[in-house]
Amino acid sequence: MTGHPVPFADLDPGERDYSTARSVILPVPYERTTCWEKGTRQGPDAILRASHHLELWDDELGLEISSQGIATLPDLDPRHEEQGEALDEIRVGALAPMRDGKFVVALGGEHSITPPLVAAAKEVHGEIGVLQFDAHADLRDSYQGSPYSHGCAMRRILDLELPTLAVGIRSLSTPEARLVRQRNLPVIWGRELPGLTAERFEAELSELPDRVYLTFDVDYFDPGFLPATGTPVPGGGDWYSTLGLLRLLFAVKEVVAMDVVEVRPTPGLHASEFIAANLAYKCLGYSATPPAPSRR
Ligand SMILES: [Mn+2]
Repeated sequence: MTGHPVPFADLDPGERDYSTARSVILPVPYERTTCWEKGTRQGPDAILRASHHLELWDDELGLEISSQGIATLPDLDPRHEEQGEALDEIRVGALAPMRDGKFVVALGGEHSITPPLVAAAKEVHGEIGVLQFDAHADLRDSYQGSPYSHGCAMRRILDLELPTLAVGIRSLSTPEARLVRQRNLPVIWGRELPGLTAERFEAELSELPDRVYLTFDVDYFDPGFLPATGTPVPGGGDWYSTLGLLRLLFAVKEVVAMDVVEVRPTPGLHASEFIAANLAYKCLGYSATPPAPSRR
């Protein structure tokens, strides 16, 4: 299989071989509905280029995460004009590596790519939960005339009748807030992040099925830390607190696939795409070597 012209990280060719790789990077340069600053289409390419500056040794895990093998697939760039059909191309494209048993890390692109990726994961893995890191609830039924908007991603996932947990939310409309209350949707609000304990997070996670899809919208982070995103919101997570949550997640759940979305490369702010690359690499490490849970 011929992969992306800029494969993830500076690996030996053998470590990039699809047949032996434990994990695959799936670039999805999809952008049709972003509403403020555009540019997430360039996200995957920028993250892949930045990934070449990653040190392969991970000091926390004490290993070379890349030794598990990380293949990079070609861009999954839908051809259909109609958005519903385009998103279905993403679902179909993600099915093959998931069926091959690979841990799939999709790189967006806007958040609209998540519902078809989750649909593919549900087809392959059955009952799954969806864990969302995000500043925005993304629960609109339709936004700017489209049910496929990036502002509707989690609503479309509710349509799939999967349990969810949202973390870091600090921007939502009145109807979205009403929906959260009506359906009793689990949310850890952005304002709760500074005092969030491992116990609380683990208790919320325990309500999800054992298998989880992780969607990570980078605007979850404080924009002072990661500014290159289309719809920044103040507040949000920092690096080490976020890694602590992710480490706990991978310790107590089987994360079956994940995405990192909404990176909007901006000249002079290249730390943002490097942070996204580093986040993906960290998750590959946590996934391959689930650490012992902190408490049992
Ligand atoms: Mn989002």
